[in-house]
Amino acid sequence: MHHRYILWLLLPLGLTAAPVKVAPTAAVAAELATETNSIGVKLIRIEPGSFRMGQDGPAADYNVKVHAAKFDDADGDEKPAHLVTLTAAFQIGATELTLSQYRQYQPEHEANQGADQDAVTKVSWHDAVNFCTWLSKKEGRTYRLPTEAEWEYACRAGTTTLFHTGNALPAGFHKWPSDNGLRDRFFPSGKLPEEYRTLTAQGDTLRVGQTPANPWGLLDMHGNVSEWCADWYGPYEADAQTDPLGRISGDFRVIRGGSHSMQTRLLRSANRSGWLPHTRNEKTGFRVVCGEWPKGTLLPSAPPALNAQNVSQAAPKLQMPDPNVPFFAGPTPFVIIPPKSSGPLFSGHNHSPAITQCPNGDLLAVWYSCVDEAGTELTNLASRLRFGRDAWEPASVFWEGPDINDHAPKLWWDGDRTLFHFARGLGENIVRTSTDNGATWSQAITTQPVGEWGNAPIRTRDGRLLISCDVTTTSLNVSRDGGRTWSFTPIIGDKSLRRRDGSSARHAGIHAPIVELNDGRLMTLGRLNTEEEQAKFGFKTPASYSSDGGITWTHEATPFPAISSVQRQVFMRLREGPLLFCSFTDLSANSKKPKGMDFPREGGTLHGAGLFAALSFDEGKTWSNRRLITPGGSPRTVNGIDRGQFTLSDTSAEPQGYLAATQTRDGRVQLISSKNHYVFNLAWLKALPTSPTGR
Ligand SMILES: [Ca+2]
Ligand SMILES: [Ca+2]
Repeated sequence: MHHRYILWLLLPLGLTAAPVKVAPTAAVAAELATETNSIGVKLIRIEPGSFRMGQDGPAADYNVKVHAAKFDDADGDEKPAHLVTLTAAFQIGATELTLSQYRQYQPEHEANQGADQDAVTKVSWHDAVNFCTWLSKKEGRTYRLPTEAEWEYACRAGTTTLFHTGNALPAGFHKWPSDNGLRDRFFPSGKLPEEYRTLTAQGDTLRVGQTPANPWGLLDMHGNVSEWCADWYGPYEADAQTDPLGRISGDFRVIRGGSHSMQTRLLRSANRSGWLPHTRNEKTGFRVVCGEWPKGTLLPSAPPALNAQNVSQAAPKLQMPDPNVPFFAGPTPFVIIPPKSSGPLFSGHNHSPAITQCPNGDLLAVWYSCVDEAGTELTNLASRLRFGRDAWEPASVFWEGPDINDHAPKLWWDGDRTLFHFARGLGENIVRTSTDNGATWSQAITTQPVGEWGNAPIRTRDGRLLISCDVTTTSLNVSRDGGRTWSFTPIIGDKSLRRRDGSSARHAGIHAPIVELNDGRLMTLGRLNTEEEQAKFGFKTPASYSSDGGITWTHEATPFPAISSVQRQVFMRLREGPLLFCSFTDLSANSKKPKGMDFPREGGTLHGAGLFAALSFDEGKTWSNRRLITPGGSPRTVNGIDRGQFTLSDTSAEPQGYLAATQTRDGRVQLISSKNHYVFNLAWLKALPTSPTGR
């Protein structure tokens, strides 16, 4: 007997008004219950029933290069699997909505692109909902998006395996025509597993119905394009659910089924994804449901993570320590994650942090956590050092677009009430704000172009917010309305590092922090990745200057060594006036045998290596007061990024990491690497270290 039918018979009486009847076989049922509507959508009737929603089992290891073993890995958000009962029949599109069907509503959509039978894409969740409203009016009955539960029930079609085809996708079920850089990263041999098919003709990419139907007659439930569902995305509850509708609120609307150009494990029946409802992209479309809304109730909002719990809204009673007394503390780890964590906290790789003070005096740090930097598991985590406490709290989730690589988060406080969070999104960057010290955050707005932003935003004297950008189509992202909207400086013509006249359309290097100089020019210090680029500056860190708000730049070499991957600088203006630069004496690859630099000490010179600071009192022309960022002392081993360790001593400091810093109202600089927190003041930077211990 059909599994679905057994569960249906086991339903308690009264849950469904439908009379118990003999179920036809699936194939016959599909044929009997098929209708083609007024715009050519083939609708399949789905009977009420129960199923297990979600997927239990071991945590994924997210080792993207071990493909065959990936399928039984569940993301944490698919757990716990739980019993779901749908009490009403509904009709659902046999395929994703096609371009020709969507164009009966919006004739101009993707004009001159795609074939009639291609799945519609580049539609937002709101577009899909509006389409359903239009179709409902046209036909005088309710069309809507499927709930997430309806979607998984219809996809599984009575199966309990990873895919409705079994525990693997058959050959030819999947395709990878775009995002080829990512494909090459996951399959470096160039040999795709057998479920991926070679596309035979142009236009084949998004065509619906090219693979066999599931037992209930539905096509493209795995892959082709992913599909908006009605629900807000949020965590599952363990209890049995009847006619569930998801959470009452959230950041993302659910997306299901996976699409072309992504790993096969993301196409599983239980896999959950989601993204901002106003966004449009080439991978996401939808299929319609015809039928009344399920009668369930919305689950409450998900509980806040630790970093957003019990956040003080009181003004801090700031202590103002004597600025003339040197102060130094650290290193103290701020990335605190239980060992062997595999989602949503990952012990694997924690990197690219940002730090801000909050109006209430707390320090808030955010960074990304993952196994693979390019992986869909990548999450933004945060920890809080509450005002008056001396220890960072354990890490907790700060922002997690499900299956989205939310890269390179940034934090910034505008000095008044508003905190900003920036990160990369799916096909755009996101910006969120908080006016309650990070207890709650606004819905994200999106900006273009997508790409990693520089180390920290600044506010210029005329009120612009500026943040540099690593993509080659711009140099700066600019907001003239306090962060509500963002534009970018366009790059016209030659993108090369140096034009014939010595100028360039971009600042040199990536991740570049910016300072506004007293004469109004912008100055950045960047990181050049290739030896060829580094050679142009004599293997020194490049400085760039712009007098026209980021349209034209000139470059010159600084006295400081070039840095490399796993390293990022801090460059900022201190409240007291001087410019602060923090960087590393050697490339990451040379950290075991560093060349180091000479630093002044009382009565002489100290040769040391690793993380250092330098001050400029003449707007970046010269740099004085160079100092290794270390408490000094005899050599001991300290944890660095991920599982790395380094020697800390008078002459050895942390050798690598992405740096971020903010200066708090007590005058102290709060500097973080990818692992550790250091605190110091200007007096400490200006003081000379004493003679190295024991020498
Ligand atoms: Ca699909
Ligand atoms: Ca997922």
